[in-house]
Amino acid sequence: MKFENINNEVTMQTLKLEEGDWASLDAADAKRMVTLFLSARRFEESILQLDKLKLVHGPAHSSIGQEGGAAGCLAGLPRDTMINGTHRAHHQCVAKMINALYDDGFDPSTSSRLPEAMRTELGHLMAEILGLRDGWSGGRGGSMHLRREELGIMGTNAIVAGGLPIACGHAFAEKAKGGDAVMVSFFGDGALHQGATHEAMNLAALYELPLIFFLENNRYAVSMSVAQSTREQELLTRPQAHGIPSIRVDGMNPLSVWHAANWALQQVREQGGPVFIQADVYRYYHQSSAIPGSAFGYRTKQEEESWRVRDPYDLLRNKLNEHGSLATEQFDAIDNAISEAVAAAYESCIEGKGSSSRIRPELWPDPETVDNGLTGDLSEFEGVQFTEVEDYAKEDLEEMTLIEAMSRVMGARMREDESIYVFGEDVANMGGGTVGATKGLPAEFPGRIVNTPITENGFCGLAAGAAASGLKPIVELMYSDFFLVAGDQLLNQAGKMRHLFGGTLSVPLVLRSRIPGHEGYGSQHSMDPAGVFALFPGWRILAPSTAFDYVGLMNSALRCQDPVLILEPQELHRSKALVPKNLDHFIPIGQAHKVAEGDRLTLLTTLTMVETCRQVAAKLGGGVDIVDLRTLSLRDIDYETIGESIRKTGKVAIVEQTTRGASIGSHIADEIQRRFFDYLDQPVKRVTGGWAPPTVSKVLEDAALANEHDVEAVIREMLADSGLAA
Ligand SMILES: Cc1ncc(C[n+]2csc(CCOP(=O)(O)OP(=O)(O)O)c2C)c(N)n1
Repeated sequence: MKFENINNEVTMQTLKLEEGDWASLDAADAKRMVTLFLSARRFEESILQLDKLKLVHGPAHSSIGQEGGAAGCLAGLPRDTMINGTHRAHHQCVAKMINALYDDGFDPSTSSRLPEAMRTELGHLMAEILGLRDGWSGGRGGSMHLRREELGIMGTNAIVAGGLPIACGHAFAEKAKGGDAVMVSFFGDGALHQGATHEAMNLAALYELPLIFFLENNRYAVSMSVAQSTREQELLTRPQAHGIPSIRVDGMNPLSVWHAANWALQQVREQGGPVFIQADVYRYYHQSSAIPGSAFGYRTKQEEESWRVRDPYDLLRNKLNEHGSLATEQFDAIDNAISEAVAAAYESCIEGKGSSSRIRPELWPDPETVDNGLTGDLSEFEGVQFTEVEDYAKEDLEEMTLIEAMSRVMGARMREDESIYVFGEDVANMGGGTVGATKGLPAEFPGRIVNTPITENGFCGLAAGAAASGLKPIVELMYSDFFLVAGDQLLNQAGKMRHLFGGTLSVPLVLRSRIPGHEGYGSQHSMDPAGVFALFPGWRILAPSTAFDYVGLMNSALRCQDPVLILEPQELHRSKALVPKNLDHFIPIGQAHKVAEGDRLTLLTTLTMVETCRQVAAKLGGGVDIVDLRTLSLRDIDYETIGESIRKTGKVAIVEQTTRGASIGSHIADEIQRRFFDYLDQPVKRVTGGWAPPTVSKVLEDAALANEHDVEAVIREMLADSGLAA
């Protein structure tokens, strides 16, 4: 026996600048780089000043000390480059903004005033960080959530590593649309250990995305050093493990990073696929304060000093002068123009001086707007005709199963709309995924039915980013409970992005989620996710109970500009219904459907329980008003139809198959008693499963989910409570 080493051939390199490289930088590039760096530095100093005056509400993570990395990188990349980042992103956003607005002929060393567009954007960025009306997102995002798509700033993220899967989505969309812009995702050394980072690296490499992973290694995550966070301190082993070539560079030297960015761009363009840059930098202050980290004891003053002497300011000022690309007077002239613009931005937000400084009161957003833009206004449905099965002639209908309806409606829409992509585990294999929901689609739409590795958080984030960048992704979650693995990307990101970024984007993502029901998949596969998604008002939740409903609701989901969860009960896969042959009909979001008329009592129900209610009611002599809710997002529940029924019957039960904890019935009951109290003869009743998740054992699974006996019992109880016989 012998052991042989396994070598990984993926390159990991260090970029070492040589003295001659300074001379090869031309004056125009030098001015651009200096302008980006100084803008970031002066802007950050101004924010620090505001922070000291306690005028920044919440944290402002200072980047002072580490601006050279982002400035060097972005100065070396095309103006249409897209970026995102994390909580510490002011410097990246300023550098990106200045680069995007920096015309080729612009000479900052001879103009004492920065161009108006730069001045305006600096003011609006400052306003955003202060939470003000004129900010990029109307003050909704603040320091950690910065977005200005027009400048290539796609949205920074307060969840450490949360932006990396989303960056994959922006890059995926760019590639899908045939564009040649690259995406840069900035993150810190702490983020390197997150699963989302690894999922994103794997996805970017697998799909060969035009994405630069840019690690700003400032050596600390709050107070945790790299050594305290990982045994393998060669950080470039991470991209190497995912097949991504990487380079380490001195981030205190913007010219080194400029060269690294040139290398990265060339790699992305010529080799295809992502690259990774590690820039070694240092933040001079603690996490989000104006106090040095040494004051908290996790590093020494000597260490801080050893980095401060390498500050990019002196380095650039001296070296560029020495090598003749930018005289110190020119450097200082640029600095003056930038300082004046930053001071003007400051003045535009603040009145008073010193300790009496305050935010100009007229700049605060109107508190009345707090709930605006949680979702879109559904204006995309203007002119759309909504139909029910009764509206069709018999010859225009055909019978199909729900599972057949799924692949057929997706196929019909994909034929018309090239921006629709389907993502999910196994979706492009076996002719149509694990249950046949994508049957026939992989062959017809090669490249648009995209197999994903088992990285729910990663591919849901990718889909969210792709949706924000103009694609219409449909994500298949193999089993409903897997949404919990993707909780951050679905609930914290996709569901909040529109509101958080002040309505500057839509996330038209469709999430298909299979609920296994009585299939023996047990506690960790079987939850109905509606109850959790309902807590996040950015999501629309659609609940089809027939193949007709599925097609109509899927068509609406694909037209809708909001993220939509569409529930797919596996028990209904084989159920048949009449569906229009052209598969073109729409069902309105926010409208319930009366499936049986009666005046004895009202059942509000959904999914598999619609048919159960119908059968039980018929068995007990009918007279039951049965309402299929169809839309379950709490702000969309159709209280008009519900109220109409309650006014007639005076008795209502909400019937769901799911477990007690996952039920949305309590929310609906609460709303009913406040809206229709005077019309109720008795308390609102609820049918749900038990508290336990459905366990694998068949009898325990049956006991965990509500069934026809529960429906019968509640009907009898309601009638008895009102002194009526069943
Ligand atoms: C998922 C998540 N966990 C924890 C935090 C709290 N937090 C904010 S910044 C930070 C440190 C991040 O370190 P690093 O990624 O190295 O970036 P740096 O702050 O150094 O720029 C932590 C723990 C968070 N925002 N998100």
